[in-house]
Amino acid sequence: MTPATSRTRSTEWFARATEVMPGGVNSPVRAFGAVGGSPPFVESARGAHLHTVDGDEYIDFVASWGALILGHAHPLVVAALEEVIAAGTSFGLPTVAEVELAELVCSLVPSVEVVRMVNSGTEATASVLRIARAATGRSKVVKFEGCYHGHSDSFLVKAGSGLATFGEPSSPGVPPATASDTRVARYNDLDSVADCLADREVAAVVVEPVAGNMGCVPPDPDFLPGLRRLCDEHGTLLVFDEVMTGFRVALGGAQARYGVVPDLTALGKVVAGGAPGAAYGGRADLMRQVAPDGPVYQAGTLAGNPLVTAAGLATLRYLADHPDLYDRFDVAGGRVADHLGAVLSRIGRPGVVTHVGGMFGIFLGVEDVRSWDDVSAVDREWFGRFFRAALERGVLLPPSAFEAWFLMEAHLDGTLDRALDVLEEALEVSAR
Ligand code: KE4
Repeated sequence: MTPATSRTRSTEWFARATEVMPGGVNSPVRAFGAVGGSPPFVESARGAHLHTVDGDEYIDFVASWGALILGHAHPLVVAALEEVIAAGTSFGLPTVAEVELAELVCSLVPSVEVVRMVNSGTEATASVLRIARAATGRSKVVKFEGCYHGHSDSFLVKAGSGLATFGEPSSPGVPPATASDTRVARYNDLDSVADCLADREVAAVVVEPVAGNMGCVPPDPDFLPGLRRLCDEHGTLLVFDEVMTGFRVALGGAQARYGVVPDLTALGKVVAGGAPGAAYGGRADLMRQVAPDGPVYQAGTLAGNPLVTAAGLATLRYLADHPDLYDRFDVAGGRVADHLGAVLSRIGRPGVVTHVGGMFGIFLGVEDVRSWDDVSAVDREWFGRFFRAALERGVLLPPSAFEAWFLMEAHLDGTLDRALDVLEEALEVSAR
């Protein structure tokens, strides 16, 4: 691995960016606020590697926050985009590819009988919440502390991802009346959910079936089945936010991996193959409530545009043709956990490495992670030192202790082994 440069050009561009953009970025976590220093500016990427304006190369575990499951600039995705881009990028009228992608999503995701494309995970989760409220006539929603479902008002209460990163789990600007409709339970704690549902005023429980926005926190074996049971007992709909886990932890997502079928599902990231798209779907009786079939309104100028359908189809078709990739991710995730776990033991410092399929995470300074209560105690300073030590050695981790890391197929060509050597050294030098 060639050591990184001083990132002079990136620093200059970041200074210009902060003049005209909030924090110099188009999404907060990219600003490196939690890990120090200024972010590298990417010039290009291919496979598992990013190339920066400073001439640095990094092995990338951000993977566009999970969207790029195959790797950057995958030849099939690039070819699909090149093919469609010359024919026009958006028409505002139906296209064949939208039908083909919808049919493929419905065939792959167990709970999805009818699906609608949207432009972001935020839109997907906001839309399924609106359906749930319309279908049940109830206004309350249950989310879990440390989970993140995008930036719509109802979900910016004790949220994960960037809010947890910057210590602002709830956002100003969300009206108290809106926030009061959101009840927050503890992940992996069914009793806290039962308490929230007792008055039968809750329209939906919205959950990341594998929490990925407080680091990677897997569900206890009884958690998801317990949510299904509690929702059925209380007339509440179960919503899986699979924006991150969809097509990542299994071809059919977490619902296929754990065998629990939600009523509605939000999808994102992988479904659009790295193009700006997402989707939501579920039971036909619920999805037929959506306009123009039904009265629940949701719309989008660029929803299902040719770039998204081309990249999404190329990616999902490849995954469907190569289901063995999920076994390879499970094996590789286990190797990461074993390798880094052994390093932590050897240096005699507490830490936990978790993994589910192609997503994983490290929690430094704690012994166990089952909920935000555990995760919030991680050693953030140590993570910052670890992150910087890895970056200086050519490995880019998600710049927050509260984000999952992501494998790409491109890591599996031996690149992961080189990255593990770097991460081992970074763990050792950062531990004090
Ligand atoms: P977007 O609106 O960012 O496309 O999706 C929101 C969202 C919804 N649900 C889950 C489970 C998610 O993980 C996300 C977005 N994930 C973050 C990373 N933790 C996106 C990165 C960012 O905010 O820049």
